Amino acid sequence: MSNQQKTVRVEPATMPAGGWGSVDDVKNALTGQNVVLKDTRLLLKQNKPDGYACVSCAWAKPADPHPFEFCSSGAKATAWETTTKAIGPDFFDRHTLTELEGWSDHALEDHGRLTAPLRYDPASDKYRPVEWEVAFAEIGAHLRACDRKQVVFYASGRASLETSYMYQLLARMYGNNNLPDSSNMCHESTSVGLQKTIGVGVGTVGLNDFKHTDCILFFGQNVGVNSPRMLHQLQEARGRDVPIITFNPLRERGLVSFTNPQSPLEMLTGHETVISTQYHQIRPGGDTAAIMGMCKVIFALDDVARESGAQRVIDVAFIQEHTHGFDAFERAVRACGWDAIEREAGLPRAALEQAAEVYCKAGAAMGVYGMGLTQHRNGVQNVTMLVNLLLLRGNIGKPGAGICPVRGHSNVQGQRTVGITEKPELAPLDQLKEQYGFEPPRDEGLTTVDACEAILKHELQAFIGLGGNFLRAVPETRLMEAAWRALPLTVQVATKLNRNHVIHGKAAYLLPCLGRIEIDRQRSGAQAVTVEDSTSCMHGSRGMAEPVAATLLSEPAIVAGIAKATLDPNPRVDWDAWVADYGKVRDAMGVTFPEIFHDFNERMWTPGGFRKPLAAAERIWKTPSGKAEFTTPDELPGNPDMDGGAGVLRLFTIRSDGQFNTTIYSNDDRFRGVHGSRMVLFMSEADMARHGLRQGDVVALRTNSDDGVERRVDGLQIVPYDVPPGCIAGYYPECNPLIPLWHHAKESKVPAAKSIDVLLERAAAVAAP
Ligand SMILES: Nc1nc2c(c(=O)[nH]1)N[C@H]1C(S)=C(S)[C@@H](COP(=O)(O)OP(=O)(O)OC[C@H]3O[C@@H](n4cnc5c(=O)[nH]c(N)nc54)[C@H](O)[C@@H]3O)O[C@H]1N2
Ligand SMILES: Nc1nc2c(c(=O)[nH]1)N[C@H]1C(S)=C(S)[C@@H](COP(=O)(O)OP(=O)(O)OC[C@H]3O[C@@H](n4cnc5c(=O)[nH]c(N)nc54)[C@H](O)[C@@H]3O)O[C@H]1N2
Ligand SMILES: [Mo]
Repeated sequence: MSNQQKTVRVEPATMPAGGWGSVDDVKNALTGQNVVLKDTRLLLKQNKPDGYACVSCAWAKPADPHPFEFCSSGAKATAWETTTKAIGPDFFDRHTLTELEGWSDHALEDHGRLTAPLRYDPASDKYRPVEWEVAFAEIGAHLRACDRKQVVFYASGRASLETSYMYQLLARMYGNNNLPDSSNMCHESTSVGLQKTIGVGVGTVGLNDFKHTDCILFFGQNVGVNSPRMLHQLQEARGRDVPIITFNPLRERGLVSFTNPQSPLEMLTGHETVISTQYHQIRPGGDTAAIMGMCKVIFALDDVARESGAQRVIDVAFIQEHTHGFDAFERAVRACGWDAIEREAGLPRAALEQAAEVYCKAGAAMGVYGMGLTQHRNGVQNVTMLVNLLLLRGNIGKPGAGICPVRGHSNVQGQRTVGITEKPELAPLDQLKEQYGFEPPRDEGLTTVDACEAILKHELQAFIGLGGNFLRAVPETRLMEAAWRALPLTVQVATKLNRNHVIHGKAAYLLPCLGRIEIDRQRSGAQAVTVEDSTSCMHGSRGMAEPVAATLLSEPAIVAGIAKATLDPNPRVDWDAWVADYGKVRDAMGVTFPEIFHDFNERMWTPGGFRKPLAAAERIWKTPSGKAEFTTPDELPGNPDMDGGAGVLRLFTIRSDGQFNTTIYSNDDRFRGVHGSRMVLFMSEADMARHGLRQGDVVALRTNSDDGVERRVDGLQIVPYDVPPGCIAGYYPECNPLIPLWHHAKESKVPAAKSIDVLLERAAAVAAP
């Protein structure tokens, strides 16, 4: 049960993504969660126009779905949510919270779904059942007594558009814009970087673009695990011989090859599609430098073309008509030396020439990326550099081209669309004022990092969490856990028990909700909800499984319950009517955001979803200059606030296929061939030799900083892996205690979880198994 050390088994990771391994994996997930056969039929409705939107990733849901439009990750998420295992109040009779703190993340969630509303009882150190109405009344009374600027309304990216719209309204009517969400730890670098350069905070690529693209640049996203359904688009592109150029420090199986589990022929013949045609093992944080190098090559090729009178390599007409800031950018690229580029990127010039040459031959190219770009000190700059690279050849706003941030949580992008944001300028405050007759707060709200700082300074009076596992997902675990216990009030709306529930504030409530896959019955009948995918398409989603317990409330009902108990009555907001019929929430959204959500109740079932208007995809640039912006990078170094030094290793944190964020399905990582433990460190053979280490040796990591805070993680077993020397990888969230809170992206405040300078210590003795 505890986090103590287990022996790790390492096997050669030769299996392609997909393939028989993923079939076995689905079977194990279903049986492990006691999901009965009738429920496995549910999977046929996953991501279908008449079904439910998967609760795993946010990848696009096609209008013409595959018969099984789910992947092993999605099937696991479904099994994990529709499990028949449940935690009744009697569970807490048997366990104090102090005892539960010793349990592993896996053990906590593996006990199944929460079923009863609970209140912390300090006398017994246990959660005790409480009536829903009593819980709401007490939370409301507490919130009314707080300083309204010192309460945070956090959202993890899963809640529906309807719930999210109601939640942001609750926060603003309460009196603040303190609406940090998981995006603040994730694609906030995208939201900031793309808004600044192309005038929309989201990607421009749609599913159809994959059919027309001539080249895919793939930066720091682990498609085989984190968005496996996208492998279908990549496989189709590879079928047309489209090159895929990958930049990733670690050789990820899913980026190397893929066997389609939905093709009987491929399964029988074992046919594998090679996904990446070039694989560049970049140094973590080195993407700005690598793209700089590619831009240098492009200018050099363009010089040759211009001199010889051949067709230009850069898209001169596009640059003139559509962009701003080109001259300064060109000067910076030409002035940048190859030595610095090679050092920071950890790649030879020849590799970047090879990548740029292929890119320059492509008529239409797209840039796909994930956390490998965003979770760095220079996370925003990494994103804007990728935009520069695309703009040079006019690769935004034409078929087959564009920028494609791959979002994480299944509705994280949609939450922003309907107003969950701490940035007042991104919320339709004037419209909310007119629609609901109140004065919305205009001051900047707290981001996730700001909220953590406030908690550390004991300046926060209450934390409301709409899903998620905030305390486990944020950096600076040791200090944060200590400060968290001093919070006067914590309220968590959740499906499963996690660490952030067992570590709680002085007054604490745990409110169990329906999951999206469950049937949501309200006064007007069974309800549907909506979500927005990674390509800005909106989809309806109908719950189909019987709820795990009759005592659960839906998320809209819980938000409404807290709102009614906290806010003064407002005749223009009928929370009960909204809960009775979510169609009325969608009508209200249509009034607040008419361009996006007009006639939403009819349009929500459009096969493949309907797309929100995306100016940049039409080459309309909603930036101050009215053009797409070239941005000149401030600096090349990937980790400028940590300055390296002798013996320092650069750690990046990664996910396995046995997890969804802090939800740990199992201790196995099928793709990387690691079984039995997540307390491992992936290290190159060269570094192992240098440190005199063998596979299975146990080490500790200590963060290399001199700010007086001790940050360490013990008991990590060495696993040899194909990563560049000088770099090591470890799992998130196990390595989060090593990340200083101040180590975050400059403009977006996304914690820099992909480059942490650490020192390695050998363990004195091997811990007991
Ligand atoms: N099954 C499953 N699916 C998920 C999730 C999950 O945990 N499990 N999480 C969801 C969420 S919220 C999100 S945000 C997404 C996350 O999905 P991804 O964006 O894929 O995130 P990670 O797995 O953290 O890491 C991405 C990749 O970046 C590489 N990388 C690390 N540092 C660098 C760098 O400096 N440069 C480059 N170029 N690459 C680098 C890593 O080796 C890794 O392959 O997935 C979503 N989907
Ligand atoms: N070191 C490091 N840290 C990271 C990252 C990293 O790559 N490295 N990634 C970051 C990223 S990209 C993200 S998005 C964050 C994730 O941060 P969060 O979104 O806060 O965390 P999750 O692990 O997704 O939250 C899981 C919990 O959500 C609850 N839950 C699940 N489904 C539902 C539901 O339908 N409704 C409600 N109300 N609750 C539900 C369950 O109780 C479950 O325990 O972590 C960030 N932290
Ligand atoms: Mo994320």
